[in-house]
Amino acid sequence: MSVQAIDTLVMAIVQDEDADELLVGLRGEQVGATKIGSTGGFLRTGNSTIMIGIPAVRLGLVHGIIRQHCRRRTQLALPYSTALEPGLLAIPENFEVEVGGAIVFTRRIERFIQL
Ligand code: 2BA
Repeated sequence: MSVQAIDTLVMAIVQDEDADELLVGLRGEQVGATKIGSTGGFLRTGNSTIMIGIPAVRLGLVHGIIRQHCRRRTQLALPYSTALEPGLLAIPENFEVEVGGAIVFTRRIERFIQL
């Protein structure tokens, strides 16, 4: 782990297929990360949220690693079930959407401590 203070949190929402390779890539550069299982609000399918704490100077490196490991893919969107979600309009046909490479949120953090 870097000796510089961790002052930045990157949260990257990635496809499950890319998550493990991304973790390997981050570990290869001694970047600490945590994978959290998540669900997309639109497709309602599983994706992975990777939490990454870094010193701000490593932001460019982390973006590069994310770019390297996260691909854009076409995914089939299934119509919502009105039985499961009363009040929602059903979408009559399956249709395709492009997903990824990654949705990345970055914010400064006040404090990082390990107790
Ligand atoms: P989902 O919400 O399941 O969205 C999957 C893909 O569906 C999106 O890919 C986008 O291409 C498409 N999509 C989303 N909302 C749409 C809409 N209203 N109409 C038409 N197509 C729509 P990405 O943009 O690559 O997003 C991948 C995942 O990242 C999302 O999965 C969601 O979990 C997360 N995400 C995207 N934008 C976000 C945001 N502003 N805040 C929080 N999470 C976000």
